[in-house]
Amino acid sequence: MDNTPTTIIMPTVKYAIVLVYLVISIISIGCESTPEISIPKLLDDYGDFGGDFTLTDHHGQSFNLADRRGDIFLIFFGFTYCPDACPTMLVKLQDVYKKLDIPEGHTVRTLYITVDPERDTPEKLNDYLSYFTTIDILGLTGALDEIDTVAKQYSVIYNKVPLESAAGYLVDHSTWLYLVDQNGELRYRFRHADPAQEIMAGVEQLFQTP
Ligand SMILES: [Cu+2]
Repeated sequence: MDNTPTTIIMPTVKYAIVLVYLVISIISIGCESTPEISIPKLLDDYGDFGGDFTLTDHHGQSFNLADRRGDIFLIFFGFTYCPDACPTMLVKLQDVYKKLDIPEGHTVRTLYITVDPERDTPEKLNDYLSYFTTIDILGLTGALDEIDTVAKQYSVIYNKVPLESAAGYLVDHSTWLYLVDQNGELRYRFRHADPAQEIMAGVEQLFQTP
């Protein structure tokens, strides 16, 4: 096999990649010094969206949102086999928790609700979330109809997509990040692409509430 063309092309490609990285790094350094963050305008009334629910957490304990008044919640729906949307959101949330200065007396907890309860048992969620220990996070699972009900409350859509591989299937899912206040009220929906600073700016507004 003659792989001469590859060896000739490769260094050029490598340089091109390095150059692209350098340009991106310079641009992002520039962005960091002058962040353009739009402060999220929290809504007082989301109508019928949101609300309380009871599911099972990744320790196998029952979790009831109504019992947690006083805590602030970030809620994300996903599944542990997710190749993209979930890991990127969780990495972003690591950044949020790293930078967020939570005043004493406040709790900001992330809820990661599986849309794949058949595979995401409490044990599986526990394993998966052990990679994200810097986030104050609870993985939640339940029976399929329980998950369906919560997903409907938050207008989350999800859909099984069969795969040819051993994984069997993926689950397409909505990627909103929900902000729920100390009274259990849904106050904002972040888009998946919203930067960590914007999520922080949303959460910080709720620190004004005693
Ligand atoms: Cu996902």
